[in-house]
Amino acid sequence: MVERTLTLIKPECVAEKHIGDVIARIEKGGFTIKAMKMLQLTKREAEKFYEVHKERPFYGELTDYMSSGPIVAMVLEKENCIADFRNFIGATNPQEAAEGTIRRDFGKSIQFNCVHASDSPENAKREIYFYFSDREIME
Ligand code: FUP
Repeated sequence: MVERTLTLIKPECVAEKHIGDVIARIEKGGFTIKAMKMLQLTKREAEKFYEVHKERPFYGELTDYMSSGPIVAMVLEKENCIADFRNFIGATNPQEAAEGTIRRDFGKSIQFNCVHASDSPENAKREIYFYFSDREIME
């Protein structure tokens, strides 16, 4: 089934000028970019986006970090996109991510892991509409 997922290029990856590298990997990996924008989250917006992690000990740090600088948000499309993209970027901790994955090559630590990816169809939908309106997503 053709699916869509939401990905974010996180602040450290933008600051290190890896936007182009990450986008090239995504396109060469067979994912089609259907929407894209650069923005900076407020702390409140980051808290809302990550509210599923509200009770986790890293919630404060994570939302400080995600609102600390510009990010790039994208909607990607492909067959089985949600699971395939998570495999494609590698494990949450870049040190455990497989060779050749985006997180392995551009991530620095579990927090500075360079990209976000939706983890289920329900979350993909919620996350896509957190950043984009229908008008901003290509057919
Ligand atoms: P993932 O779905 O791979 O992004 O990973 P998780 O849902 O487990 O974690 C959500 C975000 O919290 C990740 F981007 C990394 C961050 N995180 C921390 O900052 N510290 C931790 O100990 C675990 C996760």
